Amino acid sequence: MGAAVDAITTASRPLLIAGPEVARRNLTDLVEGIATSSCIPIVDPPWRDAEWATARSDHPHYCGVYRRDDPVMQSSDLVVIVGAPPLLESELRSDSGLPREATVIRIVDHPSWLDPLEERQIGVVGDIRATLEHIHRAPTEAHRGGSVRKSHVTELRQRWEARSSLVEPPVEATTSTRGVPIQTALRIVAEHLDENSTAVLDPVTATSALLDLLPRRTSSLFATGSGALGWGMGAAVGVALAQPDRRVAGIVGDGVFQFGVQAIGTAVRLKLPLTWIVLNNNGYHAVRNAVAKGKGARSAQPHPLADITDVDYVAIAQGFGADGVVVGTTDALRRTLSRPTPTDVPTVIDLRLHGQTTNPPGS
Ligand SMILES: Cc1ncc(C[n+]2csc(CCOP(=O)(O)OP(=O)(O)O)c2C)c(N)n1
Ligand SMILES: [Mg+2]
Repeated sequence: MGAAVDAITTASRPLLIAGPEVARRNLTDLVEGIATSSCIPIVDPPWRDAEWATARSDHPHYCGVYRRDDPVMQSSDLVVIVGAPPLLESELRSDSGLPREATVIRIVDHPSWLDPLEERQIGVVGDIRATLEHIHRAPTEAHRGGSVRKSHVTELRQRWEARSSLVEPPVEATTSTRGVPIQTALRIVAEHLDENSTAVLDPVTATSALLDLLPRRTSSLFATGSGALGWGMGAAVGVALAQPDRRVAGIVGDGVFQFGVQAIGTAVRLKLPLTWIVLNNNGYHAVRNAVAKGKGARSAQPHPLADITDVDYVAIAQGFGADGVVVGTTDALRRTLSRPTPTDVPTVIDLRLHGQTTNPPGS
């Protein structure tokens, strides 16, 4: 604990990654308090690990999702990871993806959440709340007002604001055969998720783009923290049961939809008025990407097993007793999302897209 407090006091450009336990244990106020008094930026775990809304995006120190490809994040000299298991990144590759020069502090409840591959970590194992309260009480004189810290927060905040800006994007004219340009579609979806909405994210290759766009409020966002295809369909049912007074939107890939379709039947039987927005990009785009990487120069060849096209999602929804609608233009998307949701029946929106998004390189 002493080494951790020293490191937090002396660092010039610290960064705090708030893991899922911060939200689960209602520690958001405490984390935000430390961020304010010690002038530390707060980020969510990397896109693959994001599970809950952990800090509020209207807190001035909130700076989006941790990205290993962001040079300013990489310039951090201390990373404090609170309430998160070892990042999936470290299982997928030989390094953890954390800044190379940084000291790493892990504040966790249980030793199994220390990262066995991480040699430079200071582990503080014990009740997370008690640890955070101790850090919050520690004298902050040494770093209070440090101009390097202030500019680190400002720079990271501005970078996230630029990525997440909900300024109206240039909207291409779209026809129903071509579909809605994916970035435009994601922005419109993000704009329509208001303070009474909860998003359940399982949009695979659109995950990072959506995590940048969606505001964070208490219990407003849930994501897989993993990659078991189909999760978002059933998870949206669970969230709708847990949050009966909120508008729940499951934002899922077309592949995810096909892997978890039986959730619609459950939602119909339970009369849950949730909406699944199916990001219909005509296939398993992540699989095509992976095959293209592996095949290198031969990647122009088609990948037939990644094509899941020409499926009538509306008919599937109706077959279960749910509502279904196809949306292929920006106007139709705005209109559909602005309509009051039914009170006792789920809806499937088959959102026809054109173009693709990818998650950050190196992921
Ligand atoms: C249970 C399971 N089976 C297979 C996979 C492998 N897999 C990862 S992404 C993916 C395709 C996802 O397709 P979609 O939901 O349409 O999202 P997109 O890649 O098009 O963004 C597959 C099959 C997995 N993650 N989980
Ligand atoms: Mg897809």
